[in-house]
Amino acid sequence: MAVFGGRRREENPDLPPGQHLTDGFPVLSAGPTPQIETEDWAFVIRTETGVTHRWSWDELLALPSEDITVDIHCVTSWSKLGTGWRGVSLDTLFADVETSLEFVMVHSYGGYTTNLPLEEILDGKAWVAYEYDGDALDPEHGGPARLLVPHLYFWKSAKWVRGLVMQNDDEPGFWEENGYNLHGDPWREERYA
Ligand SMILES: Nc1nc2c(c(=O)[nH]1)N[C@H]1C(S)=C(S)[C@@H](COP(=O)(O)O)O[C@H]1N2
Ligand SMILES: [Mo]
Repeated sequence: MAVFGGRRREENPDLPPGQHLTDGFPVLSAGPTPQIETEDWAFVIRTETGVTHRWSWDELLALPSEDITVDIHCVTSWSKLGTGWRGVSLDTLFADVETSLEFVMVHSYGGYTTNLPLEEILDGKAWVAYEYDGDALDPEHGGPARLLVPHLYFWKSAKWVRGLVMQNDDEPGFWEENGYNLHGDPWREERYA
């Protein structure tokens, strides 16, 4: 029987335009996986006043954490629904940070960077995640800890995250300098510049 309207596309309403589902968990890294011992690990937020807020690994684990179940969307077109993470909300990390700047540059061990408006990582929209599916985050997926910003394309979720620097402007990070969109909303297909 002919099906009018052409091929049946995946009609899952949780799937942004141009995306398909994957059951696996692909690894996408622009370089080698850095090996970071947790005793050498730290996360910092630096503001325009020169103040640096710093958390050691033990200090991060001592903060209130959340279980997060979210869909993730890679710009190369795979999406994975219902992924489970544990981590610390950026709201918690920013609780004592005073800044009047509206942008952040995210920095990773290994040199990767990505830019974000501050409002895209506050109000329950982003985490520093250190567990995936109930286990310590695998190094190839960003362990010891990665940023998790699931409402934007997954390149914004910097693996091996080491800190955030407050910025005057929305300057491009690594992939943004190489043609990716500055913002990266999968529902608006903000893939490339
Ligand atoms: N530090 C770092 N973070 C990164 C990347 C990277 O190359 N280096 N790749 C990004 C891209 S393009 C994607 S799609 C996701 C992939 O995460 P995964 O390997 O856990 O699937 O990580 C993002 N974060
Ligand atoms: Mo990606």
